[in-house]
Amino acid sequence: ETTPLITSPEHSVEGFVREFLRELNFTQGTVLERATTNDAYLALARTVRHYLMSRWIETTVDHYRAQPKAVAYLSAEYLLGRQLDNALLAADLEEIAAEGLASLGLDLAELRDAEVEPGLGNGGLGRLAACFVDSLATMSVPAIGYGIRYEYGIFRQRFAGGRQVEEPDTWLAGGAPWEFAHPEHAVTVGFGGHTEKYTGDDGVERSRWVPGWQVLGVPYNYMVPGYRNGRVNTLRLWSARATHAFDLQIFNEGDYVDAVRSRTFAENISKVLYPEDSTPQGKELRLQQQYFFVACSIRDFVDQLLPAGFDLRRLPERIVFQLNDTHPVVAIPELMRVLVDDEGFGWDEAWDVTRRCFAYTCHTLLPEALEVWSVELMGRLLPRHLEIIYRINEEFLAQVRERSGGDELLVRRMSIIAEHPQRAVRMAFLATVAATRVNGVAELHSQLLRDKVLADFAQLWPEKFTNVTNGVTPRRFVRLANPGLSGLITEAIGDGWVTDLDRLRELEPLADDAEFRRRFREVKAANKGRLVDVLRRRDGIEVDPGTMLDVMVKRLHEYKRQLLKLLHVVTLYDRITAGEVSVDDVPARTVVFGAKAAPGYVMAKEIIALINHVGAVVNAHPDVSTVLRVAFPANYDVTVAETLIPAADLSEQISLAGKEASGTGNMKFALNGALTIGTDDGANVEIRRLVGDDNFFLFGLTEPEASAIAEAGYRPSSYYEENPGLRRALDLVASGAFSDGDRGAFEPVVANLLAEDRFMVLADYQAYLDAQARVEAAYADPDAWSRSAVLNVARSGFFSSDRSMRDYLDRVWHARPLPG
Ligand code: 26W
Repeated sequence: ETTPLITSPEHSVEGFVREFLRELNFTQGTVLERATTNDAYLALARTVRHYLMSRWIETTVDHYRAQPKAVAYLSAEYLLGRQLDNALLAADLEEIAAEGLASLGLDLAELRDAEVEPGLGNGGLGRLAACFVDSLATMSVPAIGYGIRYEYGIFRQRFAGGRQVEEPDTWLAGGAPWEFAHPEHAVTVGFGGHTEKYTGDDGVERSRWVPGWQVLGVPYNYMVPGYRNGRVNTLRLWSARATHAFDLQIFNEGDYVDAVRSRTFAENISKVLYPEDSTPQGKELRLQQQYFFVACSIRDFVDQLLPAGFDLRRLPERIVFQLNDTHPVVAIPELMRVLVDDEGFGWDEAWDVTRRCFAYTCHTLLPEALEVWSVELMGRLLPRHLEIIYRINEEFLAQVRERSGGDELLVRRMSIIAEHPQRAVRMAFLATVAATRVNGVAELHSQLLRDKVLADFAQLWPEKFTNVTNGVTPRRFVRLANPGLSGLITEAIGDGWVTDLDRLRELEPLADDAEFRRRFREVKAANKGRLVDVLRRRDGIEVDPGTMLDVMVKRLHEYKRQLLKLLHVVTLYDRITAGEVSVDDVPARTVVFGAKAAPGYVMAKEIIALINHVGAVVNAHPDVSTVLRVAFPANYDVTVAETLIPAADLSEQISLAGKEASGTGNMKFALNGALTIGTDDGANVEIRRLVGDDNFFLFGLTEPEASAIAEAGYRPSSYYEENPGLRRALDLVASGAFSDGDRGAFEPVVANLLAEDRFMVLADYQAYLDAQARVEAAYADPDAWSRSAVLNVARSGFFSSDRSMRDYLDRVWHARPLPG
C-alpha cells in the first residue's frame, strides 16, 4: 500500500497562478519582477509537471499492482521535440496557463520559445519512437521507453559560406525541468575482461564473465503523459557515471589528478548522440552505448518492475522488448547471459524464454545501413556475449543444415557471423533469428524485406514476418502544430478525432462544401503567416506568403534525392533566364529545404552547399525571384517542423523507389492538407491508395523497374545525352553559374551524377518535371486544389501512430491496455 497522494494543484486560473508563483519563489529562488524568461519558463514547466504528478504515480502503482504484460520499447534515439505544449495539452491546461500568465504580465508564447528541444535522435527512427510512446500512453498501454540520456543531442547546424558547420547541442544548459534523476536506482554494467570456465554445483560446465571495468547507469525518468486519460507513462533514459571502483586503483597508486580524469572515460558513454543516419560507424564507443543502455534496461526491468522472487521462466508473460532497429540487439545475448550465468538456467530453457521476449523492427533497405560489429571488437568489449552469439549461431546453422539437406551455400549466406570482408556479427540476422516477430515499417518495405533483404529467413520462418505501417501522433502534429485546422475540424465533427483519427473521414463530404474550403484556405494562409514570422525572426529569411510553399524536409541523403528537387529549381531558373518561359506563366513558388547532413558524409555536405549557392543566385535574380525563391533555414528540427508542415502546399517525397523504408514526414504533410508529389516508395504507396490518385502527384520508376535497370547496367550519361533540358541544367551547374564562375566548385556532384548516380536522379528527371507541370496546372485552380487538400486530411486517419500501436498490440506484442 502507498500513502495517500497530495492532491494536484487546483485546476483553475487562481490555482495555477498560486502554484506558478510558488515555483518561481521556492524553486527558482526569484520574484516576478526580477525573473528572466528562463526563470519563468522553468517555473512554468515545473508547475505543469505538478498537475501530472499524481497521474504518473497512480499509473506506476497500477502497473506494479496488476503486473500486466508490458511493452519495453528499446531505442537508442528519442527525438522528442519540446515538452511544454504537449504537457499543457495532456493536462488540459492550455487556456488556464495562458490566462494565468497574462494576469502576471507574462506571455505564454514567449516562455514556450525558451524551451530547447531534446534532440536525442537523428531523424525518422528517433521521431517514430517519440510518437509511439505518446500513443502508448494515450491508449493506456502499460509501456516503458528505454534509451540514452545523451548530454549532447543532434548537432546544431549553421551555414558558413553556404556550407554546413556543426556545433554542440547544449540542450541541458538552461536547466532540465522535465527530468527526474534517480541515482539511488543506479545499475552497474561491465565491459571487457575475459570469460572463464568452471564446474557448477550441479556438475555442469559453465562459463562466466569477469569484466575488466564497470560503469554506473543512472536512470533519468521523463513523464509521457497520455492525452487526457489520467495516464502518464515513463521514459527512462540512462546516463553513464564512473563507479568508485573505476578509479580506486589509480587512487591507490597515488595519482589523484589521473584518477579524477579517468572518470570522464566512463562518462563519455552517454556524452553524445552519433549523428550518423543510415551509415553505421563501426566505432567502439557506439557499441559501448548500445550495450550500456540495454544492460541497464534489462537489469532495471527485472529488479525494479517485477516483484521480488518472480520466476523468470514466466518472463514472456510480463514483457516484450521491442528492438527499434539493430541498435539494441545486443540485448538478446545479454538476456541469455543473465538467465544462464546469473540465474542458473539451462541453455535451452534460457533460449526458449529469450526468443519469446523479443521482437525486431527493421527501418532500412540500404545494405550499408545494416549494422555489423567486428568479432575482434565484440570479443574485446563483450567476450561473454560473443561466446553466446557463437552458440546461438551454431544451433541455428545446424537447423538450417538439417532443413536444407546440407546446403552449405545457404548456411554461409544465413550465418550470423559474416566472414568477409572481416569476421563480423550481423546484428539484423541475430535479431531475426531470435525475435518472435520481424516487421518492416510500410507494406512495400515489409515485402522487400521478405523478398530481398531477409529472403532466406522468410523462407525458413514465413510466420515470423509481418508489417506494421508507421504512424505519427495527431496530438503533436495536428492538434498542437495546427490549431487553426484543429479548430475547423472540431467545429465540423467534434473533438473525438484527436484520439480516433479515422473519424477524419467524416470531413469527406465537406471537401465539396465551398464555404468549408474557403475556411480551410484561410487556415492555410494563417499558417503561412505564422511561418513567415518565424523564418524572419529565426533566420532573417523573407518568404512571400502569397506563393505556393513547396517543402522538402528530411535528413540529407543521396537516396532521398534532394538533388532531383534542386535540378527542378535549376531548370526553372534556366528556362526563365533563357526567355523560354515567361514569369507570367508560372505560379510563384517558394521552395523550402530543411536538412542536416551527417558530419562525415562528404557528398551530402556538398549537396547542402550546392542548394545554398543555387538559392543565392535564384533569389538575387530580378526576374526569376519574382516567381521562384529558395529558402533553406539552418538547423531543421522538430520545433521548425511544427510551424513548417502546417503551412505547406506541396510535400516532396521523391526517394528512389525501393529505398525509403516508410517516411513519416509524408504522413504529417498529408494530415495537414498538403498534396504530395512522390514516387511509389515507402508509405507513399499507402498514402496514394488512401487519398486517391487524383489527389497525389505520382511519378518515377517503380521498384521493379529500378531493380531491372540496375540489373541491366544503369548508364546515367545516356539521359544527359538524350535530354536537352537535363543537359542544360547540369551544364549550368558545371559552368560555375552558381559558384561565381568557379567550375571546380560542384564538379564532384555533377561528375557523380553522370558517372554513377546510384539513386537514378537522371533516370527520373523528366518524369519529375512532368509531374511538377501537373502540380502547376492543379495549383492554378485554388478551389480544386483545396478540395484535394481537404480530401488528403479526411483520408489520412490511418496514419495515426495510435493505429500503429493497435497493429503492434495485435500482431506482435499480444498485450492489452490497462485503463485506470
Ligand atoms: C548508425 C547506423 C544507422 C543509423 C540509423 C543505421 C540506420 C539508421 C536508421 C534505421 C535510419 C532511419 O532513421 N530510418 C528511417 O526510419 C523511419 C521510421 O521507421 C522511416 O520512416 C524511414 O523511411 C527510415 O529511413
